[in-house]
Amino acid sequence: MKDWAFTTTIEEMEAATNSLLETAQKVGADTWQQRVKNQTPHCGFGESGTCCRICSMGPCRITKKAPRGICGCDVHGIVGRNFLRFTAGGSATHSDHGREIMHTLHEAKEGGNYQVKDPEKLIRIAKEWGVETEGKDIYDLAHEMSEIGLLEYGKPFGVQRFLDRAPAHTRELWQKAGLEPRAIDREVSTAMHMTHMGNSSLPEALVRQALRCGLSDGWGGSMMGTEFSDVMFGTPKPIDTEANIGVMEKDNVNIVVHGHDPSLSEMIVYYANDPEMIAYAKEMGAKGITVSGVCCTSNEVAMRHGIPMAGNYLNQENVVLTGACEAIVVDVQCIFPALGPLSKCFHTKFITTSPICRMPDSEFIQFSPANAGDNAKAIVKMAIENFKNRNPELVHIPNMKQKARVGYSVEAIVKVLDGVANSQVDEFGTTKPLLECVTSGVLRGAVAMVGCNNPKVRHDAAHISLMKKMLENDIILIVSGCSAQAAAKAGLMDPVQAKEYCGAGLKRVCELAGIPPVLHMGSCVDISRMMILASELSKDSGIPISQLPVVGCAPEWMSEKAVSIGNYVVATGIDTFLGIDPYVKGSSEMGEWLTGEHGVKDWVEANYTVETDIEKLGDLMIERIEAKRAALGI
Ligand code: BF8
Ligand code: SF4
Repeated sequence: MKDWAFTTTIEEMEAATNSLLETAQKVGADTWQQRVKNQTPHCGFGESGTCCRICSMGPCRITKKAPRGICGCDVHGIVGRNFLRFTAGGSATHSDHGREIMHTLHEAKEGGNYQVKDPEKLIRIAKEWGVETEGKDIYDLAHEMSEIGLLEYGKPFGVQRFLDRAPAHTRELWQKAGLEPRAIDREVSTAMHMTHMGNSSLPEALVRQALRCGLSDGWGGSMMGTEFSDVMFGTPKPIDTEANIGVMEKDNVNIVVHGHDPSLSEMIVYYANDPEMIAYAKEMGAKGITVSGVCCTSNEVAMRHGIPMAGNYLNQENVVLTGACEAIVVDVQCIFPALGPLSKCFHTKFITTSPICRMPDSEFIQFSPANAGDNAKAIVKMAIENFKNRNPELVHIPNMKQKARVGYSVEAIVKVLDGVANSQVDEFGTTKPLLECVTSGVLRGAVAMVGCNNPKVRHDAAHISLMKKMLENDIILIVSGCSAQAAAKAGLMDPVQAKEYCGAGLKRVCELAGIPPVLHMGSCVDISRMMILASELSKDSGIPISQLPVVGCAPEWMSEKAVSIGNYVVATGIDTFLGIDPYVKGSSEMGEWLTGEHGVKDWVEANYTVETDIEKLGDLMIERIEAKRAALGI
């Protein structure tokens, strides 16, 4: 057994949260911990996916006595339709984020609020898309690319452009199974159409569309969100930062950014660093300004600017409960409506900024590319002026933080691993060094650990215990979203300490490359980066993605987005392990389609495993990785 002494344990994090819950009690604030109790037990029909309310003859609930809905739909059709609708919700959400990024790119201009920070990447993608780049002004090219990208959402013919990045074998599988996503919006619309009353109730058809709709997210909307965020804000490179609630600073004005779209947080970060604003904060009695983050917006600005991460999804109330949060500024997705009433118990300003995410008890300051600079400045100013309204008796920031090295885009991973495994200089720019580590057995494989928190699982416990288990077994982790933040908070991204927890092989790779054993690849839209990495590994090795010793895992997932992700990860050929059931346990046929040997596996050579016992889930992942190694004879 390894000595995990340097990590922050779940018990320590819980003790910190409990101390904040005492403040909650003092001010009479409601918290998710209480609301979970109020909502338990959950409805059994909802949990098993066997309730249908897609027409007003229902709701219909399937039981032994009532095996069909009023229209005659059986349980498999009901569960299948619910699964597809869940996917469509997630795919629409990620993809609309990508669309916003494309619109922002359209407004980018020299000296403007938004600029092209990575012109090489823009030119690289333009060439991929067959767009003439020679002699073109970079902003003209950006606008042209934005228009072409936006057409991917609604073009009447053809499939997604980025599919060309997949290995030939994967493309063939997709083509054969009818999974190639057409226009992004069309796949969401088709999903909604198919699940309208009186349309599909055949699990095979519903599952097929769920995969295609997921692929339109991962290889369409999300991939555009990621790639063009890099174009505008810079492609992430390794950078040092800190994580956990202790990154908030008692004597500073604390601004917390929360949500997903980096367009907002980039501007807030910019103005919080403005000397004029810092001087103003000092005038108002603070020592300075600290911006920290929650959820994926936090991942975005951590990866590009080293902005510290205050916490993940189930920490969002904690930042307000410190009594030291002058403003929590949110854009879209994963934002608790609870932040409205909660902020009212403190001096905290709860600021919403997107017409997509309007909430009671918030101040709405609408962001657009044209006004972003002025609005960000106004928000920072508002936070500064709010500093004096703190109630000092309520201020308590648990002293808990860890160092983290983040920023591992595919470009960065390829670069840092280049010196490892004695690779030749001419191999620069390929994944061959990483492959050599895997084939030689120095690394046994890789797990892409992603996804949320969910109160059905002890907060962060599944993420962290599974990660520790993988590290001990020489399995490298690539992580994103709230899983990444769980790792950072625990100390598993500390480039100095974390390698001590690894098996000998992984430890050596970390030492040679100067990396932590858990690589932060970004936010949830950045899971598209993982798809590119898997594709490159497959192309460089000639091994189909499904045969690589790589698996995906979302042990604490909760959102519709996560199901959309799961579908495109599986459809890309990566076996995916879930710690929470996606509301399908009510249908044996749906279970067979998603997790069986002859369901989606026949189409894409990969499937799901659902196991709520986290210890077992970890064993199953290791078994799968070892089985893939054995099949390859490595
Ligand atoms: O997109 S991991 S709780 S923050 S949904 Fe949300 Fe889940 Fe966190 Fe980011 Ni992803
Ligand atoms: Fe009931 Fe069928 Fe209507 Fe669903 S679509 S609510 S199963 S009648």
